Amino acid sequence: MKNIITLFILLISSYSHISFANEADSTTVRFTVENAWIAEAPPVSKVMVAYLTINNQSNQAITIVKAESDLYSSIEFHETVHENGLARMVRYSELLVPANDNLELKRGGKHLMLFNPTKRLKIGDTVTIRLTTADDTFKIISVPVKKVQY
Ligand SMILES: [Cu+2]
Repeated sequence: MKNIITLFILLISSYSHISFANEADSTTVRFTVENAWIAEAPPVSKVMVAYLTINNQSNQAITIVKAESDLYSSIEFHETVHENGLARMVRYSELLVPANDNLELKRGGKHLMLFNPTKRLKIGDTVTIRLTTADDTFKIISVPVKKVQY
């Protein structure tokens, strides 16, 4: 009986929160990520922004359909567009990375919009983000918080 209770507690604790830290990328993942960083934001900020370059090393386009982190309530795919001298953000449901090509998320363009940080994130902190593709592979990346260089 004692063993059963212990097992039960172990099961509960392993499902009680999402944590990607000990998870490995799925083996069939067809892309790599470089130059990933999160722009430091003021402590009161409810949103932060991440930039990265996704390299598709395969002969087929890759669609990123989801980005998640246990340090944010949600992550959206955005692009800053300029129209009539005004900047606004467009939201996408997915990101397309062409075959044998890169998708660059960079300042003034496409980015990950990170909502409601669950703790104060300072320069040097690292955020784990999980990217999931339409064919259900995923990659887990470590993204450092950095100071914005103007
Ligand atoms: Cu945005």
